[in-house]
Amino acid sequence: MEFVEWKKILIPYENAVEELKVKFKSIRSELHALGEYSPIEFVTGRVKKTSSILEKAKKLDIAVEEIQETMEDIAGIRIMCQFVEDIYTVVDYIRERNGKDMEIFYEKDYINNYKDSGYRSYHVVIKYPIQTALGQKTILAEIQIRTLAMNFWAVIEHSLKYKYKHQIPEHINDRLKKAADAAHKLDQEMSEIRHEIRQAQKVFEVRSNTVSDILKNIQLLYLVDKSKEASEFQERFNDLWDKGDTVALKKLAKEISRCSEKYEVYD
Ligand code: 0O2
Ligand code: 0O2
Repeated sequence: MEFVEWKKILIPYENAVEELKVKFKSIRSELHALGEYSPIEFVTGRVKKTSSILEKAKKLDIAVEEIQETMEDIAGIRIMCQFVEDIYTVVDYIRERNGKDMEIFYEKDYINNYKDSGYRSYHVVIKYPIQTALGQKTILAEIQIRTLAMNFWAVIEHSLKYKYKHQIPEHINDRLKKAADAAHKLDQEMSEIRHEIRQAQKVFEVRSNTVSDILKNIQLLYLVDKSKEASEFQERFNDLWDKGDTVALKKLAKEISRCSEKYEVYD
């Protein structure tokens, strides 16, 4: 085997991993600065060790001179999300950047098509241009996007595979598959909780906007000397408020709004 200067070859890969980590971490910090929810929980990245590169090349029968064009995960970025839905938001971010600072080579959905092992993640392989001292070079990089639960499982399974040199005893394999199903269930439960919380937040928002509208219009009626109408509405509002009847509150809001229009009350 001819001598290959891996240390030199891997420099652009190391730079690419650093750049990509900064880019995805900054999406998170930007959203947080705006007070918004971030679909990205945390980001890691690594350049594959030379020994792992050579082992994989041997396993897949890749000639040394073809490694860089064919091995897609020499540069690897991993993005962890809280919820499965967030994974697709992150994939959309990447798709939006297609043709700008990166080019999507292909995508693999191991969430809907999970592996026999139980592995679940969304993979996007990109072509990424990197500036080197000798000019521009385009490298391949693999972005793995997964939930915290998927990551928990994959990290442990990976370390067991390593320990058993890929010969995991059958009974452990079975238990790992069961653990993958449990992680999947956990993700589903979490998604449902998220959905319900969102619904509850929406109902709360509608209710509080309705209440604000009613109170604003009552105040305006007082201002234009329609205190009789205003106090009637106030009484009806107090009653519905005590009962917690949102539907009736919405009706009342419409009625007050029509009344305000009649008296040409505008804020
Ligand atoms: P192998 O031989 O296939 O297991 P350090 O800071 O020095 O402790 P570093 O550079 O942060 O270590 O590496 P890290 O992040 O601990 O990566 C070591 C292993 O974590 C990798 O093994 C991967 O299993 C995993 N890993 C972490 N981030 C990523 C990523 O973004 N993509 C992929 N594919 N794996 C990741 P190796 O390096 O593949 O070696
Ligand atoms: P490392 O050590 O993480 O770098 P295939 O031919 O389908 O087996 P291929 O074509 O190399 O695999 O790519 P694939 O399937 O998209 O997987 C690439 C990476 O996804 C792997 O890199 C792992 O990081 C991760 N992965 C895929 N399947 C599993 C799995 O069953 N368990 C775990 N824990 N991770 C998985 P490497 O080079 O295999 O490993």
